[in-house]
Amino acid sequence: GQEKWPKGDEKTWKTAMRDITSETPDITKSIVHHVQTSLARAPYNIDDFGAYQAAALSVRDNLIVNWNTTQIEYSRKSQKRAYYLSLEFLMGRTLSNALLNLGLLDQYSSSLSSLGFGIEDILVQERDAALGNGGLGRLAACYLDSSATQELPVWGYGLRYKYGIFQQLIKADDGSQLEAPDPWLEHQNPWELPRLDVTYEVRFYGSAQRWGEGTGRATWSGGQEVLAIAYDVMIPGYGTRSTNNLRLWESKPKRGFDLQSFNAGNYERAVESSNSAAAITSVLYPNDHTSFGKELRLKQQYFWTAASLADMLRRFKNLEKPISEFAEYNAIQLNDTHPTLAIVELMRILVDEEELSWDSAWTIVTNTFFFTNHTVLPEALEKWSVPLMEHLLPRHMQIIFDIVTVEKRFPGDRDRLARLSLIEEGFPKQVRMANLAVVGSRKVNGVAELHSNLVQKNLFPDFVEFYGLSKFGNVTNGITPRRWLDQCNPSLSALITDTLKIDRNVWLKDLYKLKGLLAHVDDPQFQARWAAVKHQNKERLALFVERQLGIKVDAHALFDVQIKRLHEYKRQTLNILGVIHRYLLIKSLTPEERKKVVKKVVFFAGKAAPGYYIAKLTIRLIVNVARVINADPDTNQYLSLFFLPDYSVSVAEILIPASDISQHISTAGTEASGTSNMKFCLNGGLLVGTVDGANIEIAEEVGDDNVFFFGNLTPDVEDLRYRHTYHPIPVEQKSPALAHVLNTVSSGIFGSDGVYEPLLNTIREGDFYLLTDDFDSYIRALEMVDEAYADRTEWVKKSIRTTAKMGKFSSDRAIQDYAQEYWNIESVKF
Ligand code: KOT
Repeated sequence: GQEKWPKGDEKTWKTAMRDITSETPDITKSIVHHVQTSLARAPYNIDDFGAYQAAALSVRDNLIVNWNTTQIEYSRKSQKRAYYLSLEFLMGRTLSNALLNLGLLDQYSSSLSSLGFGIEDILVQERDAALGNGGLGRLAACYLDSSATQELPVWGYGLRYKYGIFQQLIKADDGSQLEAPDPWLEHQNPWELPRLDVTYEVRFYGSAQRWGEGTGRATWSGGQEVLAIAYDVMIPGYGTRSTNNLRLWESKPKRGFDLQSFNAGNYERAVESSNSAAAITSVLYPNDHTSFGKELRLKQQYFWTAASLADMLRRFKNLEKPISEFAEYNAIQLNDTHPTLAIVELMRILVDEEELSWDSAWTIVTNTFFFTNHTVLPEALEKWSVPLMEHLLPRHMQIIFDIVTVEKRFPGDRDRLARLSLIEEGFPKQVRMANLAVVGSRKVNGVAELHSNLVQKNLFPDFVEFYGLSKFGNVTNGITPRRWLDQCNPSLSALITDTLKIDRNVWLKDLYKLKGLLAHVDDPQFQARWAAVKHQNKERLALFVERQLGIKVDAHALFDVQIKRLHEYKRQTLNILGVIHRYLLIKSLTPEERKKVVKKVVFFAGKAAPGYYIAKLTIRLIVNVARVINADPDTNQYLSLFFLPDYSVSVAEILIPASDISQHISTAGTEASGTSNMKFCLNGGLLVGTVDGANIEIAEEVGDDNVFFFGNLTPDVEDLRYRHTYHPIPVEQKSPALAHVLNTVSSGIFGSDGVYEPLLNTIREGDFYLLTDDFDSYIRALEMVDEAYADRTEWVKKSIRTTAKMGKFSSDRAIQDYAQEYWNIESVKF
């Protein structure tokens, strides 16, 4: 039966079901089978969500087979493996990605269509897996995709949060952000395999008794034990059967938990301790770039690193190799300092349990770990209070003190030792996790050239002197072109394949092949097709906005996008003040003059940490400026503005292909890399940006003339800040244009009662992020965008050239760097 089977129409379905014959495609049968068995529903009683579930279960069957084969192969080959420890994996949706990677998209699409469903309607039924805050978590997800694609034996380890990043709501009355929980596991999750048999006990609190004079050994006992249960998420590679594993831990009370309290008749206390065990993996911390020092967060970190290491050790023991060879078989990448306790935990296992000497244990540890730093912002650098650590992890605190003692064996002046120190003096004393991560790792890297230099020069200069430069490196971030081009922009992918005349499988695995597009830059027909694809993606976004916000959007206008976490250093404030400047300018023109203005639609999206007052105020300003601007009949055909609520991976997949320009405008030296900048350029959008992070390397690749740079440079930032403090110049003098905008906001046209004064005062006083220094050159950059956009043919050429030169930014290249220069692992082919 190839005719459509309309959903909900029982009679048609019943006839159709009789039509299932040996001719019916296996995929169709498999979907129907899952409807009837796994979901226990009648096929004619299935809605889009049910069809999604059945299709997902059917795809999952394929993944499980590949996953099993891969894992058996890994065990059989006994090669060195790498582990990516990350507290965040921002996966987004899985079905479309799995179908692409398995090469089954067309087949499922036609099977679903024969069952009366459109694939597009089915794919959007899936909820995002949003176990991350932003760039750091999404990077981890791209790296898993690239590792599997290159058949590298890499596993991810993380936590199975019951609640992912909060859902963002915008309050109707005042435009401010509200947070709601994200119960993403409400419906069963077809992409994970519960491994109820893979469990480990993780201890907290208790006491540590030293023994074995001079060996550094101790016994840790008492306290509370919590159970870690494994959930495996299958990670298919693109165009290969290779399917890797992301193991996420869930916390659970131990069976017969706190029997003592039970027996003592203290039922309430026993239940309390079971609640506290379950609480460990209950929620993802929604703070980006801030370390709060909360006990529950430290519990998460230890719970996760202890379970992961126990799991690695068990796997290693199956190889029956001497423990001294641990580092020859295992490389562990630390995604920022969050998993730094793994260094201490491996020391504990090797010294206390394996009874190795301190020095041999330390040699193994410092050959196993690799540390990636993702930010130089001081507020993000993790510190844990010594009393808290002593209380929660008494044995680990001893080991950290012992590492300090050993480090002191090396000569050096006292001042430098203090700076090298893992312990910061003060009340209370604090453990500096970044310093511990540097000391305990084989190599330390930043995530873009500029950032890696700042890591060496500003963050760890004493360590560079101490260990030499060879311990420090750079791996510029990358993004997976599967999700961030083929999946989110199928029309562009098809046009590229058609133009390059090579198989999609080839260029999606070797992104440098895109430079073949350069040969067609001057072909007017190709230019027209390229422009048509961009326009189609803008229409798609316009439709999305209309459905979400009920406002029509002109897809012929220039689309200008800034989407990222709200943070002062990312300077969304600079952007919104620029929008107000443009609004006031258009407003001051005569109707005749206005006709010459480049029409523009500005999009913002992003979440603010729930406790970040200034970031939340910025959202409020954007939303209220949008309300005024969009309602102004004098200007709204020339300029409109949208804040799209609840930014997510899935929303990014609609916004990114639709941008003409995107903004990456952090204060120079503050954005370590950025990865959405790469995504926009890969999709033929141009950048407005500061000379910061990966913007610099993007410009190196695509050429300065294809990027709109502005603003002060990193080496000048320190001096400018000094002058703000000691020789302040009023905004009126520095930038009359900016002063006018600030005064307009103060005047109350976007909300009175001085609501925005605290935000405006961050600029008028101190201006740590240098908005007053960069505003005029920012406005000039936007004027240059207008001029360039006016010559549409030249613009399309820039767009093509940009995409063509993005080869370097594939996460396949980044993972190759890690695999070769750091982990020393090889592909497992089968
Ligand atoms: C820091 C602390 C907690 C949670 C997240 C962070 C964090 C995130 N630090 N840096 N990042 C971003 O990481 C991305 C991937 O490397 C970078 O592209 C981006 O510039 C960082 O801001």
